[in-house]
Amino acid sequence: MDNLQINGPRLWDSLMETAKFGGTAKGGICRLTLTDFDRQVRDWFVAQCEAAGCTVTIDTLGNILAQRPGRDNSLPAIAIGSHLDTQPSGGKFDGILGVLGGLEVLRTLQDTGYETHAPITVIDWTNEEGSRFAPAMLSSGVFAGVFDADYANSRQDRDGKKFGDELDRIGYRGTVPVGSQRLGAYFELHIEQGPILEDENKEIGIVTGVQGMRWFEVTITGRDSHAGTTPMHLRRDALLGTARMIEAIHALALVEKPLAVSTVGLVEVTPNSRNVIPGSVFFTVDLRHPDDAVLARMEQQLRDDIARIAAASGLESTVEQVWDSPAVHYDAACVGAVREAADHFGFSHRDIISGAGHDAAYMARVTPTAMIFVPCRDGISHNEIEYSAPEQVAAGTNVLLRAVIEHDRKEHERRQVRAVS
Ligand code: HGY
Ligand code: MN
Ligand code: MN
Repeated sequence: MDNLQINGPRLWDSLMETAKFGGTAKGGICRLTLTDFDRQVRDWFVAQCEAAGCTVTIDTLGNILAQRPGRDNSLPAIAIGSHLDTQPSGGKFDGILGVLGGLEVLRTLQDTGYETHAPITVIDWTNEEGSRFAPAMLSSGVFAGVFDADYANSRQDRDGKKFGDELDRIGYRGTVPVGSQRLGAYFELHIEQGPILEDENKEIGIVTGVQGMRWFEVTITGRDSHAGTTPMHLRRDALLGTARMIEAIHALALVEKPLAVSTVGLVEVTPNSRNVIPGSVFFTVDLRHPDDAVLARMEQQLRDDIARIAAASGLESTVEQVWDSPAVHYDAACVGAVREAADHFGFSHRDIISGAGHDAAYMARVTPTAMIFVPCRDGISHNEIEYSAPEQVAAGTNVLLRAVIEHDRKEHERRQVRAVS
């Protein structure tokens, strides 16, 4: 069984079939976490895993864990995971490729009768994106002990709906305590979501870590007043102040170029009326850098710039940090398994640090972890035109399959050596 391979057309069919759950007219997906579309894709995934001979459990945060037994089920499972939720204007591959790639591994093991030593568990993590309920990677974070379950359940979306209530509403609050499963390793397949692999014509990214990232929520307060009767020098325009802050937030990343990035992605203006000078603005800030010390410097600059601009504009400001995910380095043995798998198939590859956050970033805190990237066209993601070709997603899934079974085989050999020594 040295040349086990996945069924590429079956994987592609599943990717295209599940794209209908929240599919958009432009060919993307809007499947926000804990919506009815999320429930529909979850129901589909559970049924497919059971059809592939797995036992499916749901934990108390709605994480779905589908386990295929191995020869020795007392061993901690080797996990494969990612997420089924998407951005509001998401694509067909972000997250779901990692979950369906895991399902394809399970199906291939079932088809061929290949028996691993340890059980294999494929996981769908609730609310990886953090778009509806901040922060991102919320449920893998609880599994890894970063957040507690009460904090997760209390998180509210911008309409005031609570994570816990929405989880109950779609019927996916399970009984297995989140984080109770011991895992022996964790592998995640994902599109790169950036341009590097495509620019360098590399088929596989050997992901060695994830950059640090911090999220902030900012409220700027001025004074609502009449657009026609308020002289320019008497205005306390929260949106004008915000515009100057957004410019400064962009500039602070350029100071730390080439690796720093900063983004203001969500802005809410109140009262948002064309003839009222805005008295209040809520906006979000996303800062990232591979070096935590630089990220801390960027945060300080952010706070200084907002305070300076608010004071100069007669505005009040509050800045709340809502997420801090430090830079992550993946496990050398697991990264080695990915590299060996890419070499086994003769795929061109390069080491890469992930610019995007992933559940694997938190899993690395509790079990040896690595990731596999495949290119996406023009490096575009978090966009309805996101695309990876059938041969690209098949290559990544073959590397996932090989890395998992080789890691399982080597761990078995290590246990045997330990047993006789
Ligand atoms: O924000 C991220 O990097 C991920 O897509 N949730
Ligand atoms: Mn993702
Ligand atoms: Mn994403």
